[in-house]
Amino acid sequence: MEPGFFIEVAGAAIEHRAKLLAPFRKLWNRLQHGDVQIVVYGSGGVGKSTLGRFLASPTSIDAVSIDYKLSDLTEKYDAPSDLWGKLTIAPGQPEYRKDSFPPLHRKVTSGGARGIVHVVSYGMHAIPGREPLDKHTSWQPNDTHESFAARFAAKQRDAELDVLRELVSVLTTAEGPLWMVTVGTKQDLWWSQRHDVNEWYCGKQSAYRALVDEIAKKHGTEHFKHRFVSGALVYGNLRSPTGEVLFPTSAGYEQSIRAANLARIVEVITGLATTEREQ
Ligand SMILES: Nc1nc2c(ncn2[C@@H]2O[C@H](COP(=O)(O)OP(=O)(O)OP(=O)(O)O)[C@@H](O)[C@H]2O)c(=O)[nH]1
Ligand SMILES: [Mg+2]
Repeated sequence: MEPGFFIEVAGAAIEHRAKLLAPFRKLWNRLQHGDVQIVVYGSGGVGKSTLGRFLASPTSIDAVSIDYKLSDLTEKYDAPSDLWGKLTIAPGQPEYRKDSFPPLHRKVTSGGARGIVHVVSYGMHAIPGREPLDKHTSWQPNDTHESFAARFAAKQRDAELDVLRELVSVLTTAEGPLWMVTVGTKQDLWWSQRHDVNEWYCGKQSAYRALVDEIAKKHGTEHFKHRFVSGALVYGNLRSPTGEVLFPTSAGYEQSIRAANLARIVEVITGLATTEREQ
C-alpha cells in the first residue's frame, strides 16, 4: 500500500524550508546529465506552471507571484544548468489542450518520456479571464461566492478525472516501464478538508485511484510505478478574476507542514527519475 496524499507532521520542528531542501539538492545533482524527460499534464489553473518553477528552483518558489496567468503554449523547464532532466508542460485550459496534449501523448507512446506528472488541486482551479463570477457558466441565480465555489470545485474534480481518463488511454498504449506522480497542489487551501481529499484521490472507493489501477494492471507494478504527493507550492487565498476570495487558506496550516510536503514532492520525483536513469 503506497503512502497517502500528504504528510501530517503536526509539531515537527522544521523551521526553514531551505534547510530541509538542502539534502535534496544533492539528489537533483545526481541526475546531472539531464536525460530524463518528464511530461506534465493537468486541467487549467491547477498549478502546473507553478510546479515547473518550483522544481526548477525549489528554494526560490516564494518569489513567484501568486497571480494566475494561463499558459497558451507548451512550456519547457530545464532545471538549473547542471541538474537532472527536462519537464515539458502542456497548457491545461480546454481550448489549448487539443493542440498541446497530442504531442505529449506521442512523446509518451514513442518511449520519449517515461515520467508522467498529473497535477490536481481537489477542483480548486484558478479561473482565467476578467469576467465577474455571475457571468461564469457555473454561476446560478441566488449563488453566493461560497455556493459557487463549492459547485465549481466539484465540477473541476470531474474535469481532473477526465484528464486522467485521457492519460489512462495513453499510458495503457505506451510501452513500459513508466512512472507517474500525482501532484496535488494547493494544500494550503484544502488542508482543513484533507481527509476528504485523501479519500477522493487514494481511498478504497476512489474513482481516481481506480483509474490509476487500470494503468498498473496493464503494465504490472514492476513496470508502472505511481506515487501520490501534495503540497502548497505558493501560499495565499485563491481569488476570482475580479478579486473575491473563492478558496481561502486553511486555518492551522503550518509552515513546517508545508516544508515537509514540498520536500517530499522533490524527493519522490527525483527518486523515480533517478531509478529510471539507473535502469
Ligand atoms: N494557494 C495556492 N495557490 C496555488 C498553488 N499552486 C498554484 N497556485 C495558484 O494557482 C493559479 C494557477 O497556477 P498555474 O501554475 O498558472 O496553473 P496551470 O496549471 O499552469 O494553468 P494553465 O496554464 O492554465 O494550464 C496561480 O494563481 C497559482 O499561483 C498552491 O499550492 N497554493
Ligand atoms: Mg500554466
